[in-house]
Amino acid sequence: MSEFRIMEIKQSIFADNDKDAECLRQELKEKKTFLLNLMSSPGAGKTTVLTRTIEALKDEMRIGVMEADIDSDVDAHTIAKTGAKVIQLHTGGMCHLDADMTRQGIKGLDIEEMDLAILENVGNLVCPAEFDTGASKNAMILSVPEGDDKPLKYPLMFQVCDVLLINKIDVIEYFDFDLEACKERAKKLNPELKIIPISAKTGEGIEEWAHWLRQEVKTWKEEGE
Ligand SMILES: Nc1nc2c(ncn2[C@@H]2O[C@H](COP(=O)(O)OP(=O)(O)O)[C@@H](O)[C@H]2O)c(=O)[nH]1
Ligand SMILES: [Mg+2]
Repeated sequence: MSEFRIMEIKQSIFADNDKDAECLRQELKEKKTFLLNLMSSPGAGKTTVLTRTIEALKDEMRIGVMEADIDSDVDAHTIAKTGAKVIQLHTGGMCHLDADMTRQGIKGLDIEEMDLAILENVGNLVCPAEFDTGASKNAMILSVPEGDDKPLKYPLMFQVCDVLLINKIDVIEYFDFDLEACKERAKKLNPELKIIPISAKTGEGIEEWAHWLRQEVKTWKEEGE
């Protein structure tokens, strides 16, 4: 028997996505499950950061992961090794998840048993930003090799996120990446944005990130009382 389920999910073209997302968010609050939507371009480090995040928090909360991908199950295998419950969602070619697709995933994950559910969205800086998944909070990863100009090129992604993780900070000396300029560009788009430089490779910044997430999960549960 396989170590995780694979579900084929279809986009619901008729649903009013924003309304559906708001309903899902409310349901999750009542169930006291925090849903994090994690977005980035392919290769920025979502799966590696998730592995680190699970290591940091698994002794204090029950964590489930939904790995969304067009067709593969590579990332679900990686996450399954951490011991966290994981399901693989296949979007059948779609470059993002909407609220109805997320709801289908949540049903497969047995959300009642989770304090923290994490959705690794499809790798893309454009489409996922346009669809509210119903998540409690949105996080994005920008990695150093992608360049400090990405807030200028993909503003919506930076606007819809609550937290920006600037990953692969361990290799910054090899790239012309101006950390301060990047932060300034992101803050101009979204003054509330929390920005944490991290390295999923060395562990730098992971405790600050885990602390942010821990506080958000706690607040979410209190609001659901
Ligand atoms: N140097 C360095 N490499 C990293 C870091 N985080 C991830 N990687 C590497 O970047 C590649 C893509 O990472 P992955 O987590 O699969 O990215 P995803 O496609 O966004 O899920 C892998 O080879 C990782 O080992 C980091 O902080 N520093
Ligand atoms: Mg991945």
